[in-house]
Amino acid sequence: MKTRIKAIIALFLSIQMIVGCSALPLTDLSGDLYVDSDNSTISDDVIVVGVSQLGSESVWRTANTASVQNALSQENGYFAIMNNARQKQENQIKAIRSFISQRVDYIVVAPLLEEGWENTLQEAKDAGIPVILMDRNVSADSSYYTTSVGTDKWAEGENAAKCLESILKKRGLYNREINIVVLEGTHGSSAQLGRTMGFDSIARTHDNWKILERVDAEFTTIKGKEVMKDFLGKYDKVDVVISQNDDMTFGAIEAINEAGYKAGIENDDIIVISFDACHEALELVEKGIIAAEIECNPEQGELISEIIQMLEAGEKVEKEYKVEELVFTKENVSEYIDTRSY
Ligand code: GZL
Repeated sequence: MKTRIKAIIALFLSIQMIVGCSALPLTDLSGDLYVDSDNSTISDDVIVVGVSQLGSESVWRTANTASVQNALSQENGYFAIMNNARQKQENQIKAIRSFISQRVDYIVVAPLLEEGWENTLQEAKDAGIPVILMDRNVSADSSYYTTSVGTDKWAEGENAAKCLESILKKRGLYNREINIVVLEGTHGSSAQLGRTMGFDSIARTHDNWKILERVDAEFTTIKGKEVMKDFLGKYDKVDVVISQNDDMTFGAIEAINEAGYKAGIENDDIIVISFDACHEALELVEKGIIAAEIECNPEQGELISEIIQMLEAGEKVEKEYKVEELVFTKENVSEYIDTRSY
């Protein structure tokens, strides 16, 4: 039986110096070093997974991280080494190289950006370590990784545009000139790229939809408020806000209220359409403040664990897996709001 001992990192570092490896200690989330009772390294029957999470920027990200931690738990036969890259791709690359030097069994990565992964993924491939992409995608060819688990960002963007079409129809504004501003997520992330392209693929069919400006508000509340305040100061009339995640939306609504306007679904309200559908945002849909929520499901840990078990059993896995997603408006939110885990 493994015994958990307090991490004597200094001891571990001296071991590292002796053996010359520069790896992160094999510790669990609380920093405890796991060794067998005879102090040998981790036993073979545990599946060691290096997880490179891009950051902790949003409610969604917190739920996504929790989903992985819960699925890749010690009770489920895993040893997960979690690394938070704090929104820096170079930190992800460092963590993945450390996982490779520790010879983990699998690597799970939520790539901050689509570009810049070929070399690191090739190193994992050369080391024979399967890589599972989580949440977001990379532009590198799919031969560089084993599979991806995530959501359809393009479809999410299209759903936002379809929601806007039906809201405008309901309010008799379908053919009126509509001024739209867009709070985009981290530029170059597959979430920002997919949602933008999906929304634009429908928006460009409406000559009366005027996208006044789109700005990277980095998926955070603070930046969302700052950018929305700037939009309201710059433009005489903003009819619609498309906000690519709920954290930015919360900031935008604060800015809207502080400027003396109202977000909502009534006559002169500013229409706010948001992505993620976290619980706090669904409450605002119920109150008629957010007009529509496009779900992006962070619960991906279970599916990742199932895929690892399939790989362990030598089974073939698909190249891509998508989790289920819904769209919420005032009409349907009440039947779902209390059934969700985030
Ligand atoms: C979407 C995910 C995005 C969320 C944001 O799949 O990558 O990143 O929409 C999060 O909340 O920051």
